[in-house]
Amino acid sequence: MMMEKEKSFKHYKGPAGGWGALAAGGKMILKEKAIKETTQALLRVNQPKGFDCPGCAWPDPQNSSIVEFCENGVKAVAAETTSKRADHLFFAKNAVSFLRRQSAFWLEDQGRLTEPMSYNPGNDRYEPISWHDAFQKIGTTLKGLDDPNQAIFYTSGRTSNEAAFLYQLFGRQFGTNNFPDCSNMCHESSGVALKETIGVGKGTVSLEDFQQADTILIFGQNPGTNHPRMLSTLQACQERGATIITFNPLIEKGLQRFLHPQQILPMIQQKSTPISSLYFQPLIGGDLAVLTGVIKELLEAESQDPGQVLDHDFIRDHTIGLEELQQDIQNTSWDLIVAESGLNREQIHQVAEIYRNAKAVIACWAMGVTQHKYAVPTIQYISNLLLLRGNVGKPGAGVCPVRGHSNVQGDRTVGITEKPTESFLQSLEKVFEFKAPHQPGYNTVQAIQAMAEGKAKVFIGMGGNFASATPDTDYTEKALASCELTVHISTKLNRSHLVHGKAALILPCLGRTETDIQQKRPQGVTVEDSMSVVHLSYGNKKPASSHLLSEPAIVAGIAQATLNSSTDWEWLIGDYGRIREKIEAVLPDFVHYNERIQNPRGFVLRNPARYREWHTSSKKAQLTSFPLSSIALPEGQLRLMTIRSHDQYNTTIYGLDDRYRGIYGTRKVILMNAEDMVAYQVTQGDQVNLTSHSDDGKLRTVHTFYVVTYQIPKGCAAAYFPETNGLVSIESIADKSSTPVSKFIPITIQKCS
Ligand SMILES: Nc1nc2c(c(=O)[nH]1)N[C@H]1C(S)=C(S)[C@@H](COP(=O)(O)OP(=O)(O)OC[C@H]3O[C@@H](n4cnc5c(=O)[nH]c(N)nc54)[C@H](O)[C@@H]3O)O[C@H]1N2
Ligand SMILES: Nc1nc2c(c(=O)[nH]1)N[C@H]1C(S)=C(S)[C@@H](COP(=O)(O)OP(=O)(O)OC[C@H]3O[C@@H](n4cnc5c(=O)[nH]c(N)nc54)[C@H](O)[C@@H]3O)O[C@H]1N2
Ligand SMILES: [Mo]
Repeated sequence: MMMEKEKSFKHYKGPAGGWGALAAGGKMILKEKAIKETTQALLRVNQPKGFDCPGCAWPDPQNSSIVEFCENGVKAVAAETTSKRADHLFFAKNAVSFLRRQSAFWLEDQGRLTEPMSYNPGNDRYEPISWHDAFQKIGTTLKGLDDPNQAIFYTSGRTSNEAAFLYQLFGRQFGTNNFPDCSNMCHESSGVALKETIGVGKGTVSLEDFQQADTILIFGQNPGTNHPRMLSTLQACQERGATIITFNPLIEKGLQRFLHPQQILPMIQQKSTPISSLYFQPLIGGDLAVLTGVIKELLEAESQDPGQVLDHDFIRDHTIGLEELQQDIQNTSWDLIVAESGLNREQIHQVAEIYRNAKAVIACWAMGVTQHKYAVPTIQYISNLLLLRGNVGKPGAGVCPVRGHSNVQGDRTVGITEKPTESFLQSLEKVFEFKAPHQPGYNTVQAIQAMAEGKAKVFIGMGGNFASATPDTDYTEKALASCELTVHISTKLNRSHLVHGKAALILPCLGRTETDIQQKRPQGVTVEDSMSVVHLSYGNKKPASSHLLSEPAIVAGIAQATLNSSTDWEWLIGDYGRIREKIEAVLPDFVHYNERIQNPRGFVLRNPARYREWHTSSKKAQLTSFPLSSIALPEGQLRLMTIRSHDQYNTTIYGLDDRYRGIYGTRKVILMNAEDMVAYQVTQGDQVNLTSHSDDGKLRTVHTFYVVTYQIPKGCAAAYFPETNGLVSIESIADKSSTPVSKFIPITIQKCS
């Protein structure tokens, strides 16, 4: 067990990055006891012929030969190149019931998985199994199902295009569209919203656009921790005089000041750059009201100064829906806007003035926007705001949903979705000569419900940690445990392996940093970043164990044991270029795929909206209206958002500190406003239980969280994910996108006696 570290809560005074970032990266490399492996690996991260950082999806700068990585990229690489191993001896020693009682930090700290393991209920232990037998077990169980829709194929976003494409091909040949993925919990709301408004569910900007924007709006994002390389981009914008406006209920260090840890002179001189020009703290869930307010200001200014505020030519030629939007905004009172946003009229006016005078505007956002009940309309209002002044499809302007996992966008592009389009299915059927299922499959929340209700019996996870990443932890864990078979294709031990089905397999795979040899030749895989750049990634490290298989090889093994298909799986995985040829045959956007990835920095998938081609039902960009309503909670309840600390990668916990927020030695904290603490009669360091109040009437409680005073609006609070996932009702989902509402959990707190 980990020794309890001293807990402390103090104010962090420095900038983001700086010497603290270097020190933290170094500490993590030491903890993983793999100094040589990690440092060698780091020299090849995000480099041509190197591997794509398994951290976030922020793009790599083009034309750069500098080694570009960040503190949290170092942590992600060190976690994978660790010298620690969770091998068969480890599993022989530790019963699953014992492992289940250990923390996520402890499980992660056991190191890399080394060989296929199968659960033996007789002694409650995972035991070695050969790859052949593991594949047979999966094949036999899948073939024994009454209906292919009883199987669920989950994907997390680290999986390469090649592996993801084979995985969806296998699932669809087997007969189901049950492809829930981490995107369902992540940027699904962005995809749904943007498809309706601009016709593509992806960002429209490139890194070059950041060099040309004069105003950048950032909603609900903490790049200092989650996309640290974005800070270098923002730093450059700031230095050439762009205005950066941040909307975040919390004051996040990385959005205030930044010191680039790879710039030697500024490091020596301790010269940091401010990031945000203006920092506004709306209420949690207040962004739709903020956007409604800014648009109302613009429309009012336009009526006073006709023809001077909106881009009428663009609106006339490229959009529909202005009248409804105007009507809608007119009917919304300033009192409601101010009360719901948490900002005052003057602040909203200030934003509108800057926006109306800006020539090229980019809007960025992440989970602070997408994981809300009204996430889709909020994103559509971001899109409205931009469209009203023609800020989509011109240099320096556009939408920038900042993706999470390093290939979450690519996985979707190559077919990981529970709702494939007809044209994709038809193309797949033609190229592979089979009949694919056409009815939609389960998304993440529906998959959990299907398992809980006994409608789904086999769960296969291509990466990720389904049990911990999803909402309603007790319900979800029971759902997984009720399966006939659970299979996890993973690099590290996690909770999902321990809340297993009646039969269970852990299949260990190669990570992004490792050499992948097929038919004696090293293979590269491809990934797509947040700005639609597709590029090659070559691992260069010796695999953590000689028993590991690549993700594509594992899919092929399962497919061969399950299907009687005409697809030659063995041939496909013999050279990943062949898989890419098939992707190209199915998806014409990948034309000359193998050729174009030879370009050291890859190629960009064309985004029609960037060229003002609108693939919407009306063939125009859609201005949408959504009447603002009150989301105020009953007196005494707080809005809880569940966020990431600086020492975690989603459910992977690297350490117990959150440096920029001044929290050390524990993750069980709730950040509260000082006035709410007085009302609740608690002081910093007190321990409290948190109880959520959801529409299903069920009370859910998590225990013993330390109260920490924080700069957060009254009525709002924050705690870490995944410790608080048990508070989110399975039924609490965003309208239209079904994303679990992880950023707006109504809670009360009770002081522990
Ligand atoms: N090191 C590291 N990097 C990561 C990850 C990681 O866990 N660790 N995860 C990856 C993944 S999968 C993802 S999706 C991204 C996540 O990247 P982020 O979206 O930055 O992650 P969160 O920690 O969820 O942060 C949400 C931010 O939104 C703010 N926020 C919460 N509610 C609201 C709201 O209602 N309005 C506004 N305006 N702001 C709000 C919070 O204060 C916080 O700053 O990062 C990716 N990169
Ligand atoms: N309350 C709350 N819940 C949330 C969120 C939130 O903000 N709040 N955020 C949501 C978001 S944005 C996301 S994306 C999801 C994340 O959900 P997931 O993607 O399911 O979770 P991760 O924690 O990223 O998965 C970690 C596991 O992936 C495996 N892994 C790592 N690298 C590889 C690899 O290369 N190959 C394979 N096969 N396996 C690998 C390791 O075994 C590791 O334990 O969580 C969501 N859940
Ligand atoms: Mo994510």
